[in-house]
Amino acid sequence: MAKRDILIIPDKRLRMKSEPVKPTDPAVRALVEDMFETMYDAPGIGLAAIQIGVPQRVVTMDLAKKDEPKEPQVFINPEITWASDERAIYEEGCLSIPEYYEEVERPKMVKVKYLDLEGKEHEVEADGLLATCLQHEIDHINGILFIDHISKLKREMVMKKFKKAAKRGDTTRAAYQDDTPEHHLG
Ligand code: K1U
Ligand code: ZN
Repeated sequence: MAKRDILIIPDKRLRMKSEPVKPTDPAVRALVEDMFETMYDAPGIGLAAIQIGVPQRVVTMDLAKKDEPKEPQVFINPEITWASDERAIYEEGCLSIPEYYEEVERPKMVKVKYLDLEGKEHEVEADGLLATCLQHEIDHINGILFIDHISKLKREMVMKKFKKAAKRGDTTRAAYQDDTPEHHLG
């Protein structure tokens, strides 16, 4: 197992469309282990493989609350098969856009078809945080970021700040977690 670096915008790899994988491939199992280590360390509640630079349709998630036992979930080649007309607003964050949170409107409920690591097919009907997180992660494997769902003005503001930070060399999440004033966006 190894913790991997999480890509930060404006890294172009975050705009790649990821490819389906064979779930029983041992390399996929190793990738999933690295993804959990990276996600728990961040910490985050979800991670798509492309966020660590691997353009494969693999998602990890754990929505357990802080004091609850871990509930690791793996979604291989996930696909939205149905989305409700009813919509819901949630405040979202993204490990590839550190320290930025914004309200996003999406379908309130979705059905998602996916494979587990044994290659068995499942379909889940999701609502609440699971629905939001699944849509956020499936967006990632299609090269879409949550800032694509907010206003153009806000998106351009965020992109401008992160492009400026990248020019300074702040291309890792650590740069944004550092409390020194020179590392603050602005
Ligand atoms: O895909 C990602 O970038 C991970 C992202 C998932 C997500 C969060 C909120 C709404 C939709 C999708 C995160 O995990 S951001 C960090 C976060 O939300 C969190 C971190 C620690 C504790 C609780 C939440
Ligand atoms: Zn994200």
